[in-house]
Amino acid sequence: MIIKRFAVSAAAAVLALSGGLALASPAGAASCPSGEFCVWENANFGGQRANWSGDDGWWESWIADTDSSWANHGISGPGIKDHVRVYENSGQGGDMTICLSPGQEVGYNGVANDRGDSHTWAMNC
Ligand SMILES: [Ca+2]
Ligand SMILES: [Ca+2]
Repeated sequence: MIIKRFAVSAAAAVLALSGGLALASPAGAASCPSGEFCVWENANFGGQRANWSGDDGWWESWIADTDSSWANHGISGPGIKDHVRVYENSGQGGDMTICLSPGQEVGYNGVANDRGDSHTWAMNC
């Protein structure tokens, strides 16, 4: 009985450890096409993914207010809009919930979680 309990707690510790590592995911961890902005319904780039190469003023219902992780794989360069601003309402309205610089990947953000409805590419944040 004691041995069994130890095995269970050890497995729990491993799960907790791997969960922690996933939160601190290194750059380039997210699966997102080059040149696109990607959003996932779950944290740490999990669940269904939406991706865009341009702006979208009205996210489809399945991803609107469901976004929990984000990655900006936009192409960077002089004069290129390579930052992405996400807004809480359609038509780039309401508060900006999160803004990603080129190459930035965010596995979770408590302020922006499940709030996005639109986004636009911009020169800065
Ligand atoms: Ca979510
Ligand atoms: Ca919203």
